[in-house]
Amino acid sequence: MKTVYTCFCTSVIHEGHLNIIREARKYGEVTVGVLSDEAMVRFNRFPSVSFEERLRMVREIEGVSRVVVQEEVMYDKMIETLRPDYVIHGDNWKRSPMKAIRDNVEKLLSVFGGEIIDVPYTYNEAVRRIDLRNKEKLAMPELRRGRLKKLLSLRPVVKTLEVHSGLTGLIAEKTVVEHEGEYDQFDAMWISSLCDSTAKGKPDIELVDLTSRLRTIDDVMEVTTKPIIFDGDTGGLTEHFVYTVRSLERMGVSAVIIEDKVGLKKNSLFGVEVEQTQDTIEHFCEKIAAGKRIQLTEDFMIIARIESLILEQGMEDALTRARAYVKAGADGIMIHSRKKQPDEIFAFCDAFRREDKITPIVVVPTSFNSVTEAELAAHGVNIVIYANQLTRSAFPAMEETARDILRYHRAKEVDSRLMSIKDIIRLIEEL
Ligand code: SPV
Ligand code: MG
Repeated sequence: MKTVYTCFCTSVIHEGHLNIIREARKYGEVTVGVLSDEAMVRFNRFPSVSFEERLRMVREIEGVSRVVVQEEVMYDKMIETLRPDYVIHGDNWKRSPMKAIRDNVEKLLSVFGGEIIDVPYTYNEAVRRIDLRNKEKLAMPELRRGRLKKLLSLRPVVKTLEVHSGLTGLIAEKTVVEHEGEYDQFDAMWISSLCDSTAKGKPDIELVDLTSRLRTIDDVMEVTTKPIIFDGDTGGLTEHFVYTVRSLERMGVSAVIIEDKVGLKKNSLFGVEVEQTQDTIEHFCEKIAAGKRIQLTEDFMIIARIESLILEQGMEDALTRARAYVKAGADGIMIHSRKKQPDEIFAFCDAFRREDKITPIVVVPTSFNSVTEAELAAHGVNIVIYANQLTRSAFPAMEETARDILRYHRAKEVDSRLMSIKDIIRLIEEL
């Protein structure tokens, strides 16, 4: 009997999946691969049910002879091991970015004469509703909040993109690329004080009040499912910070990062060009501990941001603070630098990791932007935040468009570089 292989990367089984199995049965004995959690995340499909549950669901489908685990998005290992006569899939994989998977499968099968079967993709109102419902579940505060901690165990580096609106949130949510046979997407979102303030035309000096910052989070949350890391600036007064922690936790935010500065906070990238005062270790530790005491779930993280390198206080000061902040209860350390090269970040991470193998390290490679995620991970970094690139790319594009409309007294000249209205509409799904 001939053999047929298909891979399921889903948290719900619907008509479309059953149709694939029915079709597959016509060709031979059916083996289904269930994509591992790690690969699901990489493929931008964070599972809404456990891996065991996903295995069980597939085992129960009539007509499935065997269920195996597929550890990677690409089928190489599965096809080399199983050597199926056929690989069957919905024909939606003929389009980018999934086309790369299909091309790869085609190449792998050609080695021994296997064939691809493309089944017309089932897309009807019922299937759309099931997919949407499943996605919406991921957005619920209880499910979203704990996802950052889960990602820290599933991903070598949690890639985080700055967002400050529903639209930028959608970009972080939906952008998936295939590059050199690997899939990639962003894991989490950063609500930057700099970009949230900039979007409102205000300076980054803790001027935009908490109500407004929470409103930004809500806009993002309404249309996304990925976990959120909030830039809490200095956290303000300890007596106020505890309320911030409560609000963020209740909303389903996964982490707040607070920096060890007091007084009029200025953006760190100014460094010592402006007057900025670092908090005392004792006082900042009290703030961290107060936040930890008030939080209600195990999921929420308070990450302490060390400004010693920014304020040129030296590596020893940074490390002393890191030790103290972890002891006070910090769930992670963010170390910041405005040097062009990553050397001082590497030095900090190496020294910190010699003493502490567990506490997550967060970095924001804005100035030292030549460093790769893999290099940072090799020095023990767990979360990389791209803190302002979306804002900085949008602003010049908008300014150029405004200039050209003024220059030509019409919009024709700018049109070719604009996203089509159709694409904008497609980006935004209706319930
Ligand atoms: C932000 O994005 O607001 C930050 C990171 O705090 S930085 O601008 O690099 O200080
Ligand atoms: Mg900030």
